[in-house]
Amino acid sequence: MKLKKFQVESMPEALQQIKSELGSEAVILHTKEISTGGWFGFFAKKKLEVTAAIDPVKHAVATKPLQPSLQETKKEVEQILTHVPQTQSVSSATQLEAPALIKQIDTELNLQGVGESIREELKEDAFGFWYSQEKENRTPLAVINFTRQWLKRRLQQVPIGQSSFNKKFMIFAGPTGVGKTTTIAKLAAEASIKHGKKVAILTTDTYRIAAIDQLKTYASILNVPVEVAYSLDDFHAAMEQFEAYDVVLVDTAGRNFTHDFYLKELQKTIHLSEESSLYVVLALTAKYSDMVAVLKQFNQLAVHQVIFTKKDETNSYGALINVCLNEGIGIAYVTNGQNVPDDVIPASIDHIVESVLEGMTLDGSS
Ligand SMILES: Nc1nc2c(ncn2[C@@H]2O[C@H](COP(=O)(O)OP(=O)(O)OP(=O)(O)O)[C@@H](O)[C@H]2O)c(=O)[nH]1
Ligand SMILES: [Mg+2]
Repeated sequence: MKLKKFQVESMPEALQQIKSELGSEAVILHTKEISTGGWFGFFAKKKLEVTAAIDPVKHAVATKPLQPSLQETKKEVEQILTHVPQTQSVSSATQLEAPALIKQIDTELNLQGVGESIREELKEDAFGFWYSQEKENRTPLAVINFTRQWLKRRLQQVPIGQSSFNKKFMIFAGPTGVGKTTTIAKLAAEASIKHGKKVAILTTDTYRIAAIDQLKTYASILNVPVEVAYSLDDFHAAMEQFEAYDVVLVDTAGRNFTHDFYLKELQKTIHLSEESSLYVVLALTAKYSDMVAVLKQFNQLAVHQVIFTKKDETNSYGALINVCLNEGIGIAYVTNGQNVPDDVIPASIDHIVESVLEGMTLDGSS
């Protein structure tokens, strides 16, 4: 029996090295996570140590060449990752369970609309995780929990969570009909009732006649003042008028923000300052590519966070994760219905991850 240890970054890398050094008949005996390098224990890097073996007698009669071409190795690694058990080499029955399960989780996340690059990274790490576990710990539940923790850890990169209402002007902008005005009404109630703030509402949406009436109706129920700004001068006047208020929620007209023109138009009607935070409101029912197009335009301005609406109208929540991890923008609130003021949830990492994993049909109990 010829034994060899490999220190690698990931399991696919190990499989590639084992294949090229020991050949296709090699078997993996042991995998563990190790720390390498570093300085008195600091800055050490986590690696995988994979022990593989080959029986030289069996090996000698193997029909496959010892050194498969790069093309061949790549194909095999890809097949293992995508759960097509091409050969029994470099894999015992247990080792093939991992790709199947990881592929299943990947399929579920894909159905949720979680982006490909995120899923690819997760898949590779999940693979490494699987092989770093003792055999008895390699269960579906362990992989699901790994997925859950992996997503939660990643989401810590961006600010997720409700406003503390410490910026005076909260400006809400976004595509038509996503629920900006309704969300403002919900948050006006939240700021005044839950946080005890003195709240006012300002709208620059003068395009739709009904828009002002809609806001005035909400405002009168909540007993907060409303002002209409037809121009930037009006906006400045309202800023003075609301000097004594803690929070001013600013509504804007829904526009096709995939066009630069409308963003320029928006900038002519609102005043962004140190005292303000800009929220882009997006509906979870929209196509993700369209959301990205809108957010790309808004890159020109300092977007504080996104607010996602209409969670109740869809079953796929991948955009919640994609916006955070791919666009690098956090989420403040998620709304889940038309009822004012109840249907709004402060965003949280737990809520996002559980929403995405909730629908998974994997049996995590075994
Ligand atoms: N199902 C559901 N409907 C919502 C939600 N939020 C808002 N709506 C509905 O979406 C519709 C449009 O809401 P508005 O608040 O007027 O949307 P808007 O973004 O202000 O629209 P414009 O100002 O025209 O761009 C209304 O019928 C709302 O009741 C939500 O979370 N879930
Ligand atoms: Mg509106």
